[in-house]
Amino acid sequence: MTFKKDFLWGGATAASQHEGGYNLGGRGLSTFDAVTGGGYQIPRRITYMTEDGVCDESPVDSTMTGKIPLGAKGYIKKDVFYPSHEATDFYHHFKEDIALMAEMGFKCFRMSISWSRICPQGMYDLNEEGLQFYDDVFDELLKYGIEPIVTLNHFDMPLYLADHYDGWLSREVIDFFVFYAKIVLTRYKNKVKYWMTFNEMNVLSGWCQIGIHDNCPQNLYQAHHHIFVASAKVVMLGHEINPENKIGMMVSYTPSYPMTCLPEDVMEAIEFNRQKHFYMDIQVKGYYPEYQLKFFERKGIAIQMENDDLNIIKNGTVDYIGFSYYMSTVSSTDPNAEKTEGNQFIACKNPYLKTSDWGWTVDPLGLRIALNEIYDRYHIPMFIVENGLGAPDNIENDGTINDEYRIEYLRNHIQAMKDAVELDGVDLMGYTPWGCIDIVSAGTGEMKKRYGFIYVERYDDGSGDFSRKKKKSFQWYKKVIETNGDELD
Ligand code: P53
Repeated sequence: MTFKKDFLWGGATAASQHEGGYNLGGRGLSTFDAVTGGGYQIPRRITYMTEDGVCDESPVDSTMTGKIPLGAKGYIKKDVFYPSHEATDFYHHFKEDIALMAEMGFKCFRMSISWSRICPQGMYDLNEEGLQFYDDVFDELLKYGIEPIVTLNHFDMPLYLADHYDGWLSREVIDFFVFYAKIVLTRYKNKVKYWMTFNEMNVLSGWCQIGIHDNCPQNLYQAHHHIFVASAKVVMLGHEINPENKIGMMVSYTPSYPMTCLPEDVMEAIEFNRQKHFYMDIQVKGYYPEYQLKFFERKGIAIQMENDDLNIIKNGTVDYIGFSYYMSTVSSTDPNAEKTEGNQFIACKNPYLKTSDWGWTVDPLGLRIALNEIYDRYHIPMFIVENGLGAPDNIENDGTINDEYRIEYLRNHIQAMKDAVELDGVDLMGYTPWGCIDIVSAGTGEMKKRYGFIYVERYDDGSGDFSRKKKKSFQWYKKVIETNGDELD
């Protein structure tokens, strides 16, 4: 047997993409509630109100980098479709969803808590009904022996903090976040053991995710500094509240290969990869790496810190590395190299590999490479908390959904992860494929880009009754879990 007996097989979603119930049960608004739906290459928009009462819209690109003028506030327009409002309605369907997960044999379920459901304004305000909702969800999971894996913050920001504090640019937000984290870490102390602080810290980039209005590099890195400090404080707090807690970091891991053996290309790839390693070095090793300090120096970026910040970062290092893996990319110094459009960045096309319908390079071996790069560098347990293929699905006349393409993608990636464990000896805790049930895409705001083993009747025009259907991959994944990854066919 390749995987440990207690290997955490499961699936993953996030509140702003799955939960819905945006104005129910005392929940406060979050930034994503003012972000419209879209489609591939149809940009989503932030709807907002300026200080002089003018209602306007601002584009959000596929990296979720949206900006609105300083002083403007997120505003929800009538008759406009906002996909996060209902998402795929976990709020009303959680019992059904969890029963289906249990049927697949899930050992764990990764989800996030919506900060504004607990603290409607994101400050020291508390919503008991919101706390009770997650109690009910965790109880339902535990009833089936499914371990909750909880991300404290997955891309959403209480709207009030974006409107009144310029989001994470304000240092005060550290205290607000630590307050929220303390509440939930304490409340769910006997129900949740596995936590992650922030989702994909290395891609947090603008108003939608971190509430900042102007994301020039100075502001962005200052906001990230506040997030580092908040995260480290929460890691320490979580260990105090329950020494059994396992608290991880989470990074979007897209390895970049040099296009050629030209040393300049190799250096280019190293620099590209530092955009992830920086976030891991801080949270795992506990300090700002030298290359990043030099980068700040060259760019004239000056991070304002308080006396104790570096100590906090040093002491609040994580127990494991959670990461998402979807694709690899290529670095080149040749200005004429052919480009491909991934979600996160424009990178060079890899002539050896195919891409998904959304331009993401499919590279199963890249996952084994990622697991080795990360393990060699940090030598702590790893958890693949997202992986999967976003693709449109068709319901056949007989009602079946034959997502062979998804099975093939996942099979090849699980094989790569088996090789990394069996042949390379990396320490892997678990695997939670992304969007195990269909949810709204984070990058494009669409329903059409589906990842699930479970189909949800919900469409980009807002139609659909949210009914759930098993896809072909449902039975396949059930078998994978049953055999602890031995049987992939
Ligand atoms: P969607 C870019 C590159 C890699 C991972 O993305 C990324 C992104 C941002 O889209 O984000 C993670 O929905 C993220 C999830 C997201 C998932 O990838 O654009 O943690 O919230 O849904 C897939 O296809």
